[in-house]
Amino acid sequence: MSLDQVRDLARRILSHYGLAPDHVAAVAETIVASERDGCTSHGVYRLIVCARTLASGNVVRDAVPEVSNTARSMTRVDAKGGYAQLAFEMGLPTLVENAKQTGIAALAINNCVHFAALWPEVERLANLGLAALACTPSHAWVAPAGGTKPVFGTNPIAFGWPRLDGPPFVFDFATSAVARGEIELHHRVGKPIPIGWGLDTDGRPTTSAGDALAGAMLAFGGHKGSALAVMVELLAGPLIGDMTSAESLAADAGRKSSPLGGELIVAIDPVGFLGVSTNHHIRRAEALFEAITTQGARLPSQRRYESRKRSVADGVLIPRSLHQDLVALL
Ligand code: NDP
Ligand code: PYC
Repeated sequence: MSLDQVRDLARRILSHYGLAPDHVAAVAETIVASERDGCTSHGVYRLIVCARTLASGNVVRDAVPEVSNTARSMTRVDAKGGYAQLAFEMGLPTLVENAKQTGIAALAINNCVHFAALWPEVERLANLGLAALACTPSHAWVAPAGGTKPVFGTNPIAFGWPRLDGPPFVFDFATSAVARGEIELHHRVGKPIPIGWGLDTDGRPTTSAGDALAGAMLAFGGHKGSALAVMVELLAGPLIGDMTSAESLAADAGRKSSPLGGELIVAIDPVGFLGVSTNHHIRRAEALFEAITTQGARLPSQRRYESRKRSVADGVLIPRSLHQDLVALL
């Protein structure tokens, strides 16, 4: 499919489920961007999850997000029960202005429905010359290191850094061994998962995607990923007055909808942070990237940028069975 065809399909499905036009535009763009960049766990497959979530009544389809400045350099967007994407769009200008004025600023999105990859947000900020950090809890699907019962979400952390020439340095990953969406994609096609991604309901390591979805997912890097997942729970949960992943799952009440709650985004101006007006620091950062790439290692996002180029030129390949399931939503 061409990217225009993907966008058209996404918009038609979201509209069909009653989502208001401004939300349709914002949500469809992140889905198209993920499919375009080869991030298939958050590409068009997500339209199936959106349809289920919209049909469940868990999303306020015409929510009008409300932006307020809660303290110097601290902005809050109350998403009013709608998807996070439009709330981010509406909070972005104030976040950027605050970061450029004071060196560092934060944006808390509250009361939103969240299903998306976070890299589109930190990449936007890095393209505006800012370093950026974003994180959000999800549903309690992941067991703590040493345990077997789900406590925290897949809790992604994304980071962006502006480069002097070329696209920003960006990484974005779940603090679980892999995003839940990736296990769901394995489950769809009956493909086994590697040991280390999940436990079955008896707490035993499993290669069955279905058993891991029913049991518990595992954190990446043992106790390290587990601790980072707790950090995300705290920063994008209680700190901003919003839900933990356990609270989000309880609020979902078995509807299998996308997570509810908040997201924290921090933007830092690498030029203004120390009160000096020079991009000297950015220049020095380039040596770090060079030390990685000159030995043949790749930077996070390099694959994504290459996929983007290919998709813009040639379009994307969607598995036929997935395409059929998407068309059946209409
Ligand atoms: P991965 O484990 O695939 O990790 C992705 C990140 O690691 C990317 O930045 C990727 O860059 C980079 N990377 C992968 N391989 C390499 C390598 N060999 N060298 C250098 N960098 C590498 O992703 P996850 O499954 O953990 O997460 C996928 C998505 O799911 C994320 O976008 C995340 O935001 C989203 N998510 C959203 C949630 C939500 O609640 N909203 C919850 C959980 C996840 P590249 O892209 O270039 O390959
Ligand atoms: O893939 O883990 C995931 C996920 C959770 C919410 C959105 N994506």
